[in-house]
Amino acid sequence: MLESVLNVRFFAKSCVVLACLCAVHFIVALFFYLRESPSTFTNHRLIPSDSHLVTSQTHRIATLVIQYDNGTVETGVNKLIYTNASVIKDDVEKPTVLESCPETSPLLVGQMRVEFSETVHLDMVRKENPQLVMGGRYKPSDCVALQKVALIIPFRNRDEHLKYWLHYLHPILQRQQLDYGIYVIQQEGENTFNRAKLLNVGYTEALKEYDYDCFIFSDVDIIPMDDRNTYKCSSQPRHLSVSMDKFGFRLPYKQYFGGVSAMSKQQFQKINGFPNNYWGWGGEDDDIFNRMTFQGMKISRPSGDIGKCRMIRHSRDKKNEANPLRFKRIAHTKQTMNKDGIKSLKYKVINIEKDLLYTKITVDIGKP
Ligand code: UDH
Ligand code: NGS
Repeated sequence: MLESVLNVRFFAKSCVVLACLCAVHFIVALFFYLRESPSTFTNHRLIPSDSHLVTSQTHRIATLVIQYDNGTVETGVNKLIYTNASVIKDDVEKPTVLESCPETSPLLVGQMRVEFSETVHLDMVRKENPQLVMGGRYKPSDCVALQKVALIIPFRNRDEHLKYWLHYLHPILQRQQLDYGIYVIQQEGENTFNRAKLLNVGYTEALKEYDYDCFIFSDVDIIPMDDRNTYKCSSQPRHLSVSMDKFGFRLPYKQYFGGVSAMSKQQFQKINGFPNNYWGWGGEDDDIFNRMTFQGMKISRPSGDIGKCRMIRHSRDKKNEANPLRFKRIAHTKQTMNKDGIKSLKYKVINIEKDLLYTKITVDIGKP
């Protein structure tokens, strides 16, 4: 009897010890379980197994981007990220804001050889400019360009000249660290050519595409010989083709504003853009000079040394004969400039062609 009572007590004690051991085991197991499953009880982020991890390398800064299937996108920095409880990325750099490009680009080379003896093929130009975006657009990848520049070229039947222009200008503009786009404004039909009206169209059409703050108006046949002649705007309208080979590398006259010029959006608006009623060759650039003078502006220019440029020699174009009305017109700029200009511009876009090297806009601008 006594023996069986002792057995029962021993059995009960064993049960208690066993239960305690089980409890300790359970607590230890729970501790390790919780330590290995941080997603459940901590603030760390769990990525769904079907989400995509993308490392974006824009502007040299690696940023981790999590794109969820439902379309939401999160960017992460210095986050511990787990998938199936294993760490996959912990070393992402902080994104930093890109700095402005310097006032003077360190990429400039100075004087360049410019010549027109070898034929240029556009396929070659496309290959030589791999950073271009459709429409002849570019911006530096390592700094924020100081100006957003639209280059406007009045155009008709000058394909050979355009090839040289694109061949020389794209690398120069990239070395100048500009955020730029090329707009070739092609006059449709056989009516008398109107350079200034085409430039007005280019200004209007470029602004429909991007918030440009500077406009370079360039003849298709003029190439700068020094990349320090920056295709940018200044506090005053700027004349860039100041030292052309055809004029013996100097200005033909002090008020000359033809060839290549630069104007900010504000400057262009202040003079009501360019005249629309100069049909044929000559005088429209003198009218623009008059407009600037009447608005109290002064022309800024690079030095004759830096402003050297070459013009591609050619014969007179058909349907661009000297305009017999030009002298009468430039004598009345003061009276006409507020009525005739960007505010009264009328035209019809016929076609927009996007090439890697340029945007070509064909327009019907009417006739005299
Ligand atoms: N342009 C064309 N097609 C034309 C006419 C002009 O594309 O049929 C454009 C082109 O961008 C050109 C600019 O308009 O560079 C200015 O043309 P312009 O005729 O006023 O000036 P350019 O200096 O010729 O090209 C002047 C007459 C040259 C006569 C030379 C005689 N040896
Ligand atoms: C002037 C013209 C300008 C022209 C400049 C240079 O005489 O339009 O010659 O011409 N002004 C008038 O005719 C009133 S160029 O030698 O480049 O053809 O830009």
